[in-house]
Amino acid sequence: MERIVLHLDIDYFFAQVEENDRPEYRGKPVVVCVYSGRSAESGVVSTSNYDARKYGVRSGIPIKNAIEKLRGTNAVFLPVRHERYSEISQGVMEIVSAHGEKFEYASIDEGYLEISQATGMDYDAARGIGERLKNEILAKFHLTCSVGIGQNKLVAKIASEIVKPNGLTVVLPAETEEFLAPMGVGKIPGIGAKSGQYLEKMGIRTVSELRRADPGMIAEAFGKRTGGWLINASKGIDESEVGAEGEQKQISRISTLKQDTRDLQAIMEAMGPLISDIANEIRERNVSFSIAGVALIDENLKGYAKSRTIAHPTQDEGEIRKIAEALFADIIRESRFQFRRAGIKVERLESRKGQKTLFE
Ligand code: TTP
Ligand code: MG
Ligand code: MG
Repeated sequence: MERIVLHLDIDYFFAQVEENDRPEYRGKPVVVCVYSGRSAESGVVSTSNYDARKYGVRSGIPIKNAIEKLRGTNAVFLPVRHERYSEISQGVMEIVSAHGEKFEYASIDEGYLEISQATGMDYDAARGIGERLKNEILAKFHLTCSVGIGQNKLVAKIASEIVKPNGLTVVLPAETEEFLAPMGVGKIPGIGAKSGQYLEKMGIRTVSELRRADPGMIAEAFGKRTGGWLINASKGIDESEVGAEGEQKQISRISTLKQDTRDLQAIMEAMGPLISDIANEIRERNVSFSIAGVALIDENLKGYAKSRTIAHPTQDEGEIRKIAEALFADIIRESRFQFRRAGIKVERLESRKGQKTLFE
């Protein structure tokens, strides 16, 4: 089945938001930081604007190094403001999702949009949608972003990264193999540093080398499934559907308590293994969640449920525990009965394939 898929990624997202909210920062190196709190300068860089990137400041480096690199400049260092970025992310993704049939929220600043029907499979029409999206996002949120369009999610994502910032890249099906051939294998989303090194040891650096590699050898090194996926990716083949990763939209576990109780600690103790179990599944499926919730059933079999949305999607088991404890406490306070069953769930799952953030 032929498809057209668009991928959009906002340029230097957190830093661009900061520039918009404080125009006096524009033209200066802007460094958005996750301060660990241990000392005034400890922590890592979340992202930086392009003025700062010229000095080698990028996501993931220690704040101390960034200060060093930017010494003598008029750089600004700011703490992350997740709620603000989340709010803007939602607004942007609403615009994106309105332009196609299927939408997948892939990370705080990225989304996939299937536009096969919206374009009638015409790539000029697809380019038009890309331009309209960019214009609308610029007009409404003063943000530039980079858009890639191709025959599937894989090609669209790579295309959106190739011209940044403010890019729009359309890769026609007939050009796909040629487009990918010279790239380093690391450009394929999902091939991390480790697999990259592994491939390099096998003498495979570029996508075209991967394409020509012996499939049996790749399968031996990576397993049949991953190996097959790798070889397909090198040919620009990717069957994954837009939105499909989130198909199972929640992970939940519930169990009967040893005895009816209103004791928060007893309930939390019983939830320990369930929370670990959920966290394992989260890691296995490589998804993050942005809603965590609890359910209680009382001695009269009446059910209670509460959930909370968090600003930034996470995989953090501690976050589930913290939210669960607060929500159980709320429900206990609001009811006068003993509880018989208790459960935990996480929702709004999103794929983390090829995504690495500091918030893991
Ligand atoms: P990215 O889209 O990877 O980066 P970016 O938007 O800052 O820059 P680019 O122009 O290259 O797209 O990530 C989106 C946001 O996620 C980013 O603004 C900050 C956050 N982030 C981290 O906090 N840590 C990280 O290591 C990365 C990569 C991103
Ligand atoms: Mg981005
Ligand atoms: Mg991104």
